[in-house]
Amino acid sequence: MTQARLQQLREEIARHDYQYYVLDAPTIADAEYDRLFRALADLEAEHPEWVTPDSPTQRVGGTPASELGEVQHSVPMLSLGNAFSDEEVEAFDKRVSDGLTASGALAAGAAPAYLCELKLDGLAISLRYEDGHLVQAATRGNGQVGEDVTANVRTIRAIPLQLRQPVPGVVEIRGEVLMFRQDFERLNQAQGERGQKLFVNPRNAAAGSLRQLDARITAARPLRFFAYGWGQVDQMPDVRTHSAMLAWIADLGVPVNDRRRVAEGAAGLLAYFTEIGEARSSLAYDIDGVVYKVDSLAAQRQLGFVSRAPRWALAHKFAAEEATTELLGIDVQVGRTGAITPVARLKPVFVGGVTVTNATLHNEDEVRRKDVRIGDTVVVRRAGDVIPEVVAPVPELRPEHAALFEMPTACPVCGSAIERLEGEAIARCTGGLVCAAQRKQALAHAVGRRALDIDGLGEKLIDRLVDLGRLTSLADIYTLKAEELAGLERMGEKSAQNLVAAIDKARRPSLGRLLFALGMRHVGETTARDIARHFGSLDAVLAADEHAMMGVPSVGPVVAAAAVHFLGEPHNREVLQSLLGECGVEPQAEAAPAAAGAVLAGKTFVLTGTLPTLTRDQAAQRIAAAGGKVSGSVSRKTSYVVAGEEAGSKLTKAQELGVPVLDEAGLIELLGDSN
Ligand code: I6G
Repeated sequence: MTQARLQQLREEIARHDYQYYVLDAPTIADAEYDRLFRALADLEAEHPEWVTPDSPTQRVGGTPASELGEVQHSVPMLSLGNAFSDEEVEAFDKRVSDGLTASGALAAGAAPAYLCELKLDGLAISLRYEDGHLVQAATRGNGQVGEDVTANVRTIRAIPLQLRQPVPGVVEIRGEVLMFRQDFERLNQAQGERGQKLFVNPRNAAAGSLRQLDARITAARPLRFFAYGWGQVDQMPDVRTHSAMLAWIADLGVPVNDRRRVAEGAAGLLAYFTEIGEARSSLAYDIDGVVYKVDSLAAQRQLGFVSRAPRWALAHKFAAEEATTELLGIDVQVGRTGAITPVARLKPVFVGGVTVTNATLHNEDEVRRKDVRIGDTVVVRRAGDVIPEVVAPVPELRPEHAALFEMPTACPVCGSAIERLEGEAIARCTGGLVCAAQRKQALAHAVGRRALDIDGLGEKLIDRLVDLGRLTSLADIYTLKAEELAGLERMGEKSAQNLVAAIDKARRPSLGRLLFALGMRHVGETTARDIARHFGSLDAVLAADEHAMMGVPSVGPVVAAAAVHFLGEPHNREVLQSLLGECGVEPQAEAAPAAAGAVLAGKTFVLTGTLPTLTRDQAAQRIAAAGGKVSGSVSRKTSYVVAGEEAGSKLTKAQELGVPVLDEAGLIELLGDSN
C-alpha cells in the first residue's frame, strides 16, 4: 500500500513536470507541487530501501567531483553551416532543391519543406537514455568528445529522469540548456546581494551553472532545456519527417520549443526569419538566429554531410548583438542641456551588424556600479537601433594597469565647471549656450522637423558653422547667405540656395513651433503648442509670470518655473528680439484645436504591438471617431505610431524615420475627451 502510494506520488510529480516544462501549462500551484514533493521525501526517508535513482528526490547527487570526466559521443555532435543574409538562404534552398530534384526525390519546380526552429542561445548537450532511464549527459565539446555533466543535468527539472513511455535500448536526445531572461535577472540579483560574482548574460550563467563540480550549486540555478535533435536511437519510431520525430520526443516527456514550424522554399524560410526577428525581444529567452532543416528524413539522408555539417540544415543568424572588445578610454559627451555622459572609446568591434567604436556608459554611477575600468575587456551590446552600450567588464581579463574613471571637473568643450546637484544622477556643464557642444545640439534641435523644420541644415553643417564661429545663436541662422554657404566643403550652389529658401520659409513658424525650437527644459512639442494657444502671441508669452504660465492647462509648477526662467534670461531675450527684429521672424498664431469630435483630423496613425488596455480594434475605432485615420504601414507621412508590447518592425521603422511614437497613455492623452 505504502509502496503503491510512493509510486503514485512519483508519477504525479513527473506528470506535473511534464505539464509545466513540456506543455507549458501547469495545472497546480507551486505550493501544491512542493507538498507532493515533501510527501514523497518523507515516505522515502521512512523506507530508504525503496529509493531509486529515477526518483524526483534524487536529482541532486552525492559528493562534488574533482573534475568533469570525458564522454565519447556515439554519434558525433555536428555543427551547422551559417548564413547571415537572404542571399545565402536562397543559395541554400537552391542547393537543396537542385539536389533533390536531380535524384527525383522532389518534383521539378516544387519547393522543399523545411522544419524551422529557434536557435536558442544556450549550451548544446546530449542526453542518453537507456531503456527509458537517463544514464548520461554530455556537453558537445569538440563534437567527438564532450564533458560528462550527468550529475548536473539530473538537477534540471525540465529534463525527465525517466521517459514517459518505455523505449527499449538507447535513445540520445540533443538540445540546448539555457536560462530564461527573468530567471537570469533574479539569479544575478541574488548573486549581487550575497556579494558573489555577477554573470554577464543568460548564456554565460547557463554555461557556468552546467559546468559546476558540485551539482548542489547547479540545482540552485534555474536551468531549462529544449530538444532539437537526436543521436543514437536503437529503435526509431515510425516517422518520416524531422518534425514528426520532434513530436515523438515531446511525447516522451522532453521539452521541445513550440515556436517550430514547417515552411516551404526560400520565401517560407525568410518569412519565418522575419517573424521570429520581430518576436525576438518579447521571447522569454535569448536566441541568436533560427535553424532550417529539410523536413524529410529520407531527403536528409540523401543530401548527407559536408565536412562536419549536414547539407540539409542551416543556421540563419541575427547580426550578433553582443561582443567583447577592449575599452581604450572613457570620454565625456555634453548634451543639449549640458548633461555629461561618459562614453566608452572602444577598439573597433563588429556587433549588431555595424562596427562600433563608441558606446554609452550612461552616467558616473553606472560606471561605478558596473565597475568598468579603462583597459578592461568589456562586453558591448547593440540591440536593434538602440545606442550601443557597455554591459559589463570581463573581470578575469582585467590587466593590472586598468584605471578607474574620474568625472572631469571642467567641461572638455568650453571649460566651464561641471556640477552635479544633490540627488541627481546627471552631472552638467554649467556653460549654457556659451558651450559650443550645447549650442550645436540646441541648434540641431531648433531646426528639427518638429520645430522650425529647416531642411538641409543637418548636424554636420551646424557643427561646421559653429566651429567657424558663424553660428552663435538661433538668430544667426537667419543671417546665413547662399554665397558663404556655397563656399563650404561638400556644399554646392544649388544646395546653398535650397537651404536659404528653407530658412526663409522658416520665418513664419507657428508660435508653438518657435517656442518648442527654443529648447526650454520640460517644454515638449505639445506643451509648447498649449502655451502658444493659451497666450496667442509671443508678447503675451514673454509677459507671463509663473502664475500666469500655470493657467495653461498642461503646465504645472516645474514647467512654469523652467519656462519663465528661460524666457527671462537676458541672453535669451536678446536672441528673441533679434529673431523678431533684424531676422524678420513672424510667429503665426497657433491653429485652434480641431472641432470637438475631430481632434485627430488629418492625422494618420499606425498601431503596433499589444496595448495594455485597448484592443487594436478599440484603439482604431477611437482614433477614427476623433477624425484620424489608421494605416497599416509606416511612412514619412505617418503622424504617430502607437506602440504596445511586442511592437516589431513598425516601431523600428518609425524610429528610423523620426515619426513620433506614443504609448497607449499618449494616445489617450491625444484623444483628450473627444470620445
Ligand atoms: O546547434 C544547434 C542548434 C539548434 C543545432 C541544431 C539546432 O536546431 C534547432 N540542429 C542541429 C542538427 C545541429 N545543431 C547539429
